[in-house]
Amino acid sequence: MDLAMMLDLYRDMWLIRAFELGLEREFKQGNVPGMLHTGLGQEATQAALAAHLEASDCFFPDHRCHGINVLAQQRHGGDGERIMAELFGRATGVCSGKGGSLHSADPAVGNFGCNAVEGAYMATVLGVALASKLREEPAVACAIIGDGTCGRGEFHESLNMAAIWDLPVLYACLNNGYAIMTPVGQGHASADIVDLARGYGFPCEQLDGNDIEECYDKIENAVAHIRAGKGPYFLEFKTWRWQAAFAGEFRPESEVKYWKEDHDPILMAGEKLVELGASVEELGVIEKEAREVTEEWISYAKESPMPDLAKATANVYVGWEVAGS
Ligand SMILES: Cc1ncc(C[n+]2csc(CCOP(=O)(O)OP(=O)(O)O)c2C)c(N)n1
Ligand SMILES: [Mg+2]
Repeated sequence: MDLAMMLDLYRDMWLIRAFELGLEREFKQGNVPGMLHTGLGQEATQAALAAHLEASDCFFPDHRCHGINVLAQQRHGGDGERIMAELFGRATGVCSGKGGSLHSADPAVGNFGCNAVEGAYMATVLGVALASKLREEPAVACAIIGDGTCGRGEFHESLNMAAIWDLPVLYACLNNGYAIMTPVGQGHASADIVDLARGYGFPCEQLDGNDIEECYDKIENAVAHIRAGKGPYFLEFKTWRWQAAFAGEFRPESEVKYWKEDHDPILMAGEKLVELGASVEELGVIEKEAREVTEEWISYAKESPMPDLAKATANVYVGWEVAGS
């Protein structure tokens, strides 16, 4: 990978990290309603996926995908700040503040929406993929799933149907080692999710989800396969989430240290960039700019109006009105 492309991906990863750090701070201060699942530590996978998905493709983000939602906006003519506003529940958000983190969508940029029911979109993605196939469009339908979600029935139904109908689906499994606090090897017959997928007969690969170059190259190859009409593809990204669980940090100190210090996707990319000829100062500017943009977006969100109560049920329930509005 050349220096310019690597720098672009580094910039994208920093935008995700700064966004999530800023959001986490605001959440702790009580400014962000609802639940918060951050994608901290998983930036490489999200940046690499965003780099290969067009607005005419579709993706179903998992619950840690604020980052890919922001990048999809930026790449396809939308506004990243509207993702922040959505998370703050403001009228200027991509779903007018009604979607928040777990229910927001923006099909105009390919974002077909997160779902609070883990894995529900493993079924929905088949419909979108079938539509593309019938229309003979070279579009990719991508489902982003956590390891825990792979224990759901829809996981197997989806892979089976995608296989027998040769559907253009990219399955992107972010195996971060745990579902809440359950280690992947305790919740599944194999700690390598790719083993569960292999029986369906289409290409399946496991990769280092924190190595941006590997993520970029493997996704490029998978997407080319799908666009060529060769059917589904499964990628398992081995990664790790910074966010612990409700009870706090439960993972061994050595494990936390390994993933945060020795195998952090941004630090790893930074080292490669220096080898390719980038300066440490240049990398510092990228981080600074990402943090500044994040603060601008947070201010925008905070200054945006709350949704109008009279419109509370518009686009939510057909034909319902708020009593007294
Ligand atoms: C069908 C369903 N069951 C349970 C939950 C509650 N829940 C939310 S996140 C989560 C763990 C998901 O684990 P994983 O897919 O590995 O994602 P991670 O949080 O590790 O990124 C669970 C069980 C849910 N949202 N939907
Ligand atoms: Mg997990």
